[in-house]
Amino acid sequence: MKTVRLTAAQAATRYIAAQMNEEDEPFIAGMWAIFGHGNVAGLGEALYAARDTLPTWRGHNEQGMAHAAIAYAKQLGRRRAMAVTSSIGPGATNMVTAAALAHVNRLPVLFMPGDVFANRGPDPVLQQVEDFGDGTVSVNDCFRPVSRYFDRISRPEHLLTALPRAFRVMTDPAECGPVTLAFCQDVQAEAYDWPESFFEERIWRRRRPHPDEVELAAAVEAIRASSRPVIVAGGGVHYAGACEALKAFAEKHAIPIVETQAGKSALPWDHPLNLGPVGVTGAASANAVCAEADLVFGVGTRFQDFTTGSWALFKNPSRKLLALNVQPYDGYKHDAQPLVADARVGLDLLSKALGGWTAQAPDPAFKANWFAAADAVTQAPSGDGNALPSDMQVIGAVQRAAREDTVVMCAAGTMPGELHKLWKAGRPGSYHMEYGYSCMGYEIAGGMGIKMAEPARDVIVMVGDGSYMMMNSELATAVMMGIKITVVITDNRGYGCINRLQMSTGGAEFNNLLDHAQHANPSRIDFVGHATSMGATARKAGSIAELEGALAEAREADGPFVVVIDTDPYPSTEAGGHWWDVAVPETSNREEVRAARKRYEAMLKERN
Ligand SMILES: Cc1ncc(C[n+]2csc(CCOP(=O)(O)OP(=O)(O)O)c2C)c(N)n1
Ligand SMILES: [Mg+2]
Repeated sequence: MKTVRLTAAQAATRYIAAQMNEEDEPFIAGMWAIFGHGNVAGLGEALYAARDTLPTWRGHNEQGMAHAAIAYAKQLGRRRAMAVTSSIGPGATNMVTAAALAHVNRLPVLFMPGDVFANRGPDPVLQQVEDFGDGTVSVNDCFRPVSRYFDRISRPEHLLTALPRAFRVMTDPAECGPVTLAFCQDVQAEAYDWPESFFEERIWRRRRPHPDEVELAAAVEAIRASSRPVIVAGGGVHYAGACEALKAFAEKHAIPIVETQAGKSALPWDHPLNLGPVGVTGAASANAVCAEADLVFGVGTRFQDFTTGSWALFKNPSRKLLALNVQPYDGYKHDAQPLVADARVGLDLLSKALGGWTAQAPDPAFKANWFAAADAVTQAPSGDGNALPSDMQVIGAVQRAAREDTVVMCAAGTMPGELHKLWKAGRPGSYHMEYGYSCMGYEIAGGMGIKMAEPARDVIVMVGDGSYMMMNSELATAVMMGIKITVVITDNRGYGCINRLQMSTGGAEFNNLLDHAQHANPSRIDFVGHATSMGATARKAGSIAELEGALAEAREADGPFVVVIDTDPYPSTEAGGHWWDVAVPETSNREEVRAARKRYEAMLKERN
């Protein structure tokens, strides 16, 4: 056997660079790195040598770098991914939240945190957590529950099995998610005689599993037996590249479609069979169709509580649940009838078997009424110029500025719900919402990852003041790397959406808006000054008209462009939507809480 002598870190970078996707692109586009003693000498040396085949990028926060990596993979429909390396200790644990985000959203990312010395010579090394009763524990064990594959590389040759497993998991449609290879820092630097064949180029083909014949026949039967089916389109439709197949299926069989946060943009917003967003943040049109449906047909959805209205949305007492999913775990959720398969293959085969069968098409008035309601709240304000604009009016302005190739993105706060309801998404991929983990701080770093994935598209990041404050440092990375994104900060001076949730559950306004939090001095953050200090171009918009002007200016800018607008923290879109299960206290000395509890108990009875 021909061998080559390399350190474990050199071998890892060489192997990673040789792994290709079906489109013949490197599956891992590059590695984000913040170095420390746990990776600078080992992986750092290897990455420098490999810089022409595996680029290294430096961020400002390990979590932020990982958010960029995850957004990149999401935007490319999991066809490519990025790696992220950190030192041991704090750098590593900074990535744990991002790992959870990738895990919930089923997105591939390769984490390579440094780890303590495998030989234990210097124990405890700087930043080592000491477990008094277990010599095998390090902080990287925190990654176990948030990784789809976890391994600790405590001998060089572990890579021979760990790396292929890592790529298998990241490229497997059913198991896809984050992978953690905790890399002991002494091992990174250790040499080994590697078989040369280990570094041969390899193509990771995406499997498209066909359904089991019996399950397929049963699914056909269930659809034929229904008269008012509805399709719930989830993120899996995008990841399977099944948007066209879904459209063809819906058109041929006259079945309405509703979209989850991850599924949105599967069909263009104005397609007659796209009844709009579903669930808690859904449209009245979509939710009305779901309430009546006798068959709820989920395609590539996890049936998260926002989608199902905490399982109180599908009200027809005789309704059935059918779940087409590549992952059996999702296929069986809530007692669904499973159809385990790739979404595209599954839809094509179902369609063939259904022949000319069609459902009862929905009343077109549903959809027309919804968009009339949505347009009313997003139009530019007229008259009294003193009132603060609403977030919905901000959405209207951004929508008017958006083009065919614009991607609007967000993750947490008021905007995800409002965008789900109100944004008119065009082609697939024009709407990028991280609403699996809804992680504050995903936005700016994520926007950068989207732009790296699709440099030709305009990326508009919608971010609240709260999320901006939680994590904004990758704005400086975007400036440094010349990655042009537009960031719209809606400054309502606090956690507006949680304040409203607190009020709706009977609570006093407390600890959410800055003015309601413990303070000696009122907090007035200068976001324009802050963004400017990091090198971005920043503007304050005093009105919706000024926002439109700033967005036009943003288009001509060469680098990151930030627009700040003060908005009213109280309004949200009344139309549409559905109840969401947030437990209200059973006893309270607040009358408002006791009233909210009564409403809550009544709604619990709606669950089915
Ligand atoms: C990391 C993280 N911490 C806490 C939360 C809970 N949370 C969801 S939205 C929100 C407030 C968001 O405030 P802001 O970004 O200003 O948006 P707004 O609702 O005011 O528009 C909080 C605290 C979260 N989703 N993520
Ligand atoms: Mg806010």
